[in-house]
Amino acid sequence: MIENSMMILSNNEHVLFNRGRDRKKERLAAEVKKRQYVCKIDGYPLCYVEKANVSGRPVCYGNNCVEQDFKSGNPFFITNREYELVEGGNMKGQILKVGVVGVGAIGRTHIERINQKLQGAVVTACADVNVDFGKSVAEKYGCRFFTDGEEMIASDDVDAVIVTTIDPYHEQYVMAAIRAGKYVFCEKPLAPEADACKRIVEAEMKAGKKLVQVGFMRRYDQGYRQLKEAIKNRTYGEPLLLHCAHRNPAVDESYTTEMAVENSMIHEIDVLRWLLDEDYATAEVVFAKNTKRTHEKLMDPQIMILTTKSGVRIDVEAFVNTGHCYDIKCEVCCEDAILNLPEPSNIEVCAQAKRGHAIHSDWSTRFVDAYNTEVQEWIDATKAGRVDGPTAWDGYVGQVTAKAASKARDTQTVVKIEMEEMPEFYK
Ligand code: ISE
Repeated sequence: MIENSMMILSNNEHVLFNRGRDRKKERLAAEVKKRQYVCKIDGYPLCYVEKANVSGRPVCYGNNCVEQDFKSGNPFFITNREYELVEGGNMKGQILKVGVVGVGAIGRTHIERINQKLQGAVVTACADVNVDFGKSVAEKYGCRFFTDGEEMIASDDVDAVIVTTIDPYHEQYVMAAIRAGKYVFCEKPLAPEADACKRIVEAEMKAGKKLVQVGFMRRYDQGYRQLKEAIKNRTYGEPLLLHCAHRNPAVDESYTTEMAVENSMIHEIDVLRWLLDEDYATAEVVFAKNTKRTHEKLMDPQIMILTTKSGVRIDVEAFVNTGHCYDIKCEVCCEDAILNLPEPSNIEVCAQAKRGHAIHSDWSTRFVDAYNTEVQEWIDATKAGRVDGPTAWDGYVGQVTAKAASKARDTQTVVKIEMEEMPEFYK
């Protein structure tokens, strides 16, 4: 069946790349052991198949692999559409090979969205300090495991990098990606300290090319994008005042007072600056009466007050132990209208003498579409050789602002937000 390095199979044929009983399957397994293939449907590359680095087994990476059974040692894919397998291992420009450093919850979610939902990329490698766990993740998703994240970043197995380690290690791996000249997507925050963000900005400028994107996913939420459009066009006049809320159902005992700004409201710090397209001038944080659901190290709720350079006034309530919901609000008072962030919709249910609709109880589901759009746009921009999303500079500004707000909270004063002008490089 394999002729001139191309194989066409018809609809509904199942291909098993290993230990198949019938001859065709075995022949294909043997071929795959020697070569790499791109699997195309309608000429569009959807996944690729190659001999796995570690196990030596043929592995199918990528989208449209309806099933991948790595555990049993039988990697295969099933498609009910006509496809072709085109020989040729160099995926550059076709499918982006992504390496993920840090495979905790968000890291694994990104692996799944890239391999199962999005187009144009596959996760080919991962690294984690927890070796046993990291290996099990690599086995599950059929990618190569590295104990050393920097080695993974430098390796030919990856074209681009996602950093989802714990925050203090972001700088190390983002810097390694810059050294390797590879595009890197780093979950928020870029680094916990503003100085570390500044070092990243300087290294990127020295390297002479924008490579870094920060994972501020709210910029990809359809609701915020609609608000941005209305504000940018001044459809309803100048924005004057914003009332926002960031409510979580609960946090654990490791969540402390400063995290309300630096872990939660950091999202508002970024997205509102992007919405209004201007920097902040001052920050202040005041407390409300403490909830009974909090603990000794957390003052909850809190209100952060920001003013922008042109004088727009913003208040953001962070209430992270509401006990009942994940609720994100953003009301923009403009000269001619009041604009409100829409919620993702859910069916209205009328039952037991009540009418209503469910709301989200967790950020990962509330913003799932935003995450998918964010990572897809990162893949597309990376393949086109661009950074379209929040830059290292945005990451730096976010941390400078968060630190000013933290100082304002600790001193109970209004703190001026000071930083240098945005370098030409980022304009
Ligand atoms: C969490 O770390 C996030 O980033 C979520 O988006 C946010 O809503 C939550 O408050 C944070 O703890």
